[in-house]
Amino acid sequence: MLKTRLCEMLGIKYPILQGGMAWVSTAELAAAVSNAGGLGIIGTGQALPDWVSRQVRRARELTDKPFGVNVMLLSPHVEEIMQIIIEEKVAVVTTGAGNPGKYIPALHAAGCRVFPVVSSVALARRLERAGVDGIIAEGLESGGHVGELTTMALVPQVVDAVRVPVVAAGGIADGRGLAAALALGACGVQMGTRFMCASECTIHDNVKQMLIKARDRDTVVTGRSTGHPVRVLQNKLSRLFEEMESRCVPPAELEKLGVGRLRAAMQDGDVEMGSVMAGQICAMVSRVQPVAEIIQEVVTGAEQVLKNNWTLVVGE
Ligand code: TUI
Repeated sequence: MLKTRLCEMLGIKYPILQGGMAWVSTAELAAAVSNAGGLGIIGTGQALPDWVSRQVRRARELTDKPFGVNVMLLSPHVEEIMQIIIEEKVAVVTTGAGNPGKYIPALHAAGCRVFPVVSSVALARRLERAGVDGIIAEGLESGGHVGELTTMALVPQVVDAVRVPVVAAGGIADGRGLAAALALGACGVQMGTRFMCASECTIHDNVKQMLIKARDRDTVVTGRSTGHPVRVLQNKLSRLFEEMESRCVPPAELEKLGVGRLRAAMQDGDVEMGSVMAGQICAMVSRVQPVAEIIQEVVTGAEQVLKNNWTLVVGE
């Protein structure tokens, strides 16, 4: 049975976190992942504080297991959302797109574990000094906001730089990915894209079908010129973005074009002019299946790889 120090720290059965994806990981998906032995995480993105409160309460109704909330630090509602997390004593807080340092003391006082997502060694070091409980090291294979390093290059460097548990993210969708992450020194993984096609995931079916059809080179990174590079599945919107960026359209205008696009894709199913954020492993997602089945496949797959690899070590 696969167990790491992450499982003990977070009170979970398997070292698998579900990425906190805005407009994608609602209380339904998060609770299903926690019920299946992983750590489900509600994605809050730019959502209103009231919505976050209701989601946390809904997740509590759906599971008695620990779950987390992801805070996107560029949201205008960060302060109020942190307050809700503290009042509700949410077990785990993950953060994205920024430095959560100033919120750590208050989160710890409420008993929350803090696991920021980072894309560099420097930020991992700084956050360890600020007292975080663990680090999620996310490579550029992931969907959404991305950094500059691959998971393969980033994870071992972060592992060497900090003592707290490191979770690998970006480009992981099956047991081989989990086994590889453990080989790099991580003590768990975070998966996002694979869970988008979970039966319990409430996104529009158009997005699930687009993911199922996607091939290896179907994602692109747009928005580098705005300072917020984002990996998405290629569509009419991403091509328009690329065309505008090639004309050096001012970042403010590009940002304006992006407003409301994630919701349009995930909720309304606009897969042409919506922002279909997804990772490079999209082609490995081939069907809609229940969360419990996804987690069992990943865990047994990793166990098999780890057991078989012993046989590669021969002689002295
Ligand atoms: O946050 C994510 N993925 C996201 S956030 C998002 S919503 C969004 N919408 C428009 C523009 C930007 C974001 C969609 N997907 N992943 C975690 C992540 N965080 N990856 C990289 C980072 C990161 C990047 C820079 C964390 C910290 C950082 O620097 C902060 C600092 O102050 O040094």
